[in-house]
Amino acid sequence: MGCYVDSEPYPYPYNGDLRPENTVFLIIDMQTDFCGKGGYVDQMGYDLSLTQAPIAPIKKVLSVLREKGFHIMHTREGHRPDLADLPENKRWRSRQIGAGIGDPGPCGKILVRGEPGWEIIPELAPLPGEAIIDKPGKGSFYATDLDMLLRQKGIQNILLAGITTDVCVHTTMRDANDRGYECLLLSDCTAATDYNNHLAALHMVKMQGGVFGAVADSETLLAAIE
Ligand code: C5J
Repeated sequence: MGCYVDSEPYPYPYNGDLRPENTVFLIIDMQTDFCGKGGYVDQMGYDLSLTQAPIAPIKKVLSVLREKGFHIMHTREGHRPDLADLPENKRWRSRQIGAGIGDPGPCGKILVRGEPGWEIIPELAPLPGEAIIDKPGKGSFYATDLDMLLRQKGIQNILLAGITTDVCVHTTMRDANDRGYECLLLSDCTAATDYNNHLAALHMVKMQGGVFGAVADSETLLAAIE
């Protein structure tokens, strides 16, 4: 029989094996730098209401999944205080748009570990025991131990949330899919700095029978597991 989410373009997961023991809720980069006043995205001049929209739905899913005993993991994009892990071209490009990574801003040095802007927003603060993955890049697997943690815990399914849909969330989903994880992207628990890019990123997942996995909104997920 199994447990399936009424997702697109196929009922998730493909094999109906959706349990707290083999599933992680992975919340990507819900940091002040990406959705708070004075952070990186704000400094670039993008509309913060877009990247703030997923906060409430993520909070609701987080509370249910915590209660049901699902694995919970969080990521943070950021660089070492001495910027030794910041590629020169990444820094150069961010300066072109007036939000130089490593440069001082209203929330401290932009995207630097330990600075106020780099912290996960208080509404979605990790609880003790929930792994936090610090990553220097867009994907959550590159230069991190995420894959090792997932395999050690026997995780097969990844429920993806966070920001931004078209950058860190997509890069992570694509990489997870290549590694054999079964991925579900929660459409209202993610957002981009451009609404059309958000829609396009959701659409891309659904091509080719679910080329990177499946897409559902949070209410549809909760209906399936409750
Ligand atoms: C970006 C991210 N957009 N978390 N980072 O630079 O998606």
